[in-house]
Amino acid sequence: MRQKFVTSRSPPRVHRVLSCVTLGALALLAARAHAAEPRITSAVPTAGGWQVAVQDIASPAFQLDGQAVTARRSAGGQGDGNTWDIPATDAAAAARLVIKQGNRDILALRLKADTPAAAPFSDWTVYHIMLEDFANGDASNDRAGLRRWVHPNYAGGDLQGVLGKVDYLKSLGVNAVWLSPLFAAETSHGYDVMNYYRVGDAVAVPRDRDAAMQLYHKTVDALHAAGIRVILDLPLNHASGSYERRDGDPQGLKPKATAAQQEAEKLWESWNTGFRFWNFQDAGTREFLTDVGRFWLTEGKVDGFRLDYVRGVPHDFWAEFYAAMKATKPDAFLFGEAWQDAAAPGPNAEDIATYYAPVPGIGPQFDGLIGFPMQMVMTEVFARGAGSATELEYWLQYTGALYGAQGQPVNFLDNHDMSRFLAWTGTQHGHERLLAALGFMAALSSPMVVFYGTETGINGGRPEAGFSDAGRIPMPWNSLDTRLIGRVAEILKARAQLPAITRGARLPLFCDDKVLVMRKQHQSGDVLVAVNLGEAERTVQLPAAAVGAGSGAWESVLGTSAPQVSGDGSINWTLPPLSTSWARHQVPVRAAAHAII
Ligand SMILES: [Ca+2]
Ligand SMILES: [Ca+2]
Repeated sequence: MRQKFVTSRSPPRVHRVLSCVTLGALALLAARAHAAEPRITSAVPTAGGWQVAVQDIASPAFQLDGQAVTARRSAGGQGDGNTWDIPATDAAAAARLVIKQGNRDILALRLKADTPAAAPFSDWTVYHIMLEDFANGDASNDRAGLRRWVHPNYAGGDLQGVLGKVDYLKSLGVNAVWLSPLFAAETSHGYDVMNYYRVGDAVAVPRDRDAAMQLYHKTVDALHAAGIRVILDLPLNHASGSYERRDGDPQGLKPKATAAQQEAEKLWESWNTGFRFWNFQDAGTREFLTDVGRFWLTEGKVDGFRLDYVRGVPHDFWAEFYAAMKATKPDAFLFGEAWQDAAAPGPNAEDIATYYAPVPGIGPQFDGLIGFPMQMVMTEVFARGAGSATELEYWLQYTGALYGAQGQPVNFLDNHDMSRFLAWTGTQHGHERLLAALGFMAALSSPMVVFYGTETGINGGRPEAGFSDAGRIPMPWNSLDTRLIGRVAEILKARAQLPAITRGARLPLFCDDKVLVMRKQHQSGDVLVAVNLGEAERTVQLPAAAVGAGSGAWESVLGTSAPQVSGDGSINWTLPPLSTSWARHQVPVRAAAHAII
């Protein structure tokens, strides 16, 4: 199958030499060794169902939408013969293909486009703002109330600064922002909340609670008017040891604290953070924290929460909190951070899966979890140039199976707790690697996050594996890289315009060490997405049945070349080095008229 797809060259699978390994990269390397990479190499709809090619799985057992199906070896199969015809009386209705080994789901693909109702957040493109670093709109509040840790790079950023950049955010093509904790706090990062019901002095108006709240509302209203949703970063595991018990507990629920319990919490305590850890055995504390969520969804008019350090909080609380928030605001987006910074993608993925699982008797815990495993793999493959494109395909399928039918990752390349993507690329082709990664990530039917400053090339210096706050750097408003910003905006805006990209089925077409091609299938018109990790141009050939578009041309959406259609309907597509390209099928006018999105 693989030979059939590539004409220009078919390199032998070379042993990957792991050179220039920093000590800090060991966790990532451990992950590499773990990846066996069995995978579905292509999935093509046929008249009677699906033709699916697999690799490195001796006897695959298939399920469609939870039902076992009997697959037959495909007569037309190539290569190792591991191509299967999967019958489906109504192929268009089948939503999810799973490959099982024993009792375990090992790989999964979504074969059907999602409706906005089924996947309401998959088109969210979130800009992650670290308030202290993003924009200083008011020098008079700088450092107000910050009596504990202030980051050496503290730039005085605040809500007035965000308000002044609404047009910038809109021009970048994002449709949501995630604001770092904006509550009263004594550190510049704000994760030590002193009062969940008060906006912090250093990010708003010092010592004037009402004026601070007015500025908050003005900022939220301006973002909403620009079509940008607002997500608050909400730490519920812990708060400041100097929490304002009376004023910060307007309901009189008397929240109780405990000593640090998890290893991570004990580490933070050793840093003298002064955190208190909420006691989830206490009913009043649980009701208090739930009330905090309700307050910000209603009075605060926010569109969702990024829930901090979910690993420190019991699953049953998350399920109760989820139910309470959905009862308050059904379309709120609730996504969590479950991360073990010293662990490889595999253990992280298994842990994350426990937060996708509904709690028996209560219900779901989250709409999504931040996609740390894919972030690690993308860093390895795109930034470090050390992995193979097949790892991207494997990890998408593997986590798709592990997270279950409802599991929707919130994808990202880097954040405030780790080295930036561009710290890992070295000095060669960093921007090309970044844009290739963004183009790939943006093409997945999932919400995604861009960390502030990524678009202007903030790199944050030397990379470190695991936790690092070195990427928290002031946004360089006086020296923006307008060329890079334009290219990032091009990706984000193209994503916003193409339902195939944000909601389409994802059908793998081809993958080898350097190249990955997938088809995003949607009734409004398919999009082909191709990644070339190589430093040389590559031409891929895709059979007519795989691209399935019938007549009509392909137009380039991202990148410099469009697929060329041959007489037999197959296409040749020349991919520039270190790039991700998107091409859109031009749906004939008559067909397009029937494509209701
Ligand atoms: Ca300020
Ligand atoms: Ca805890």
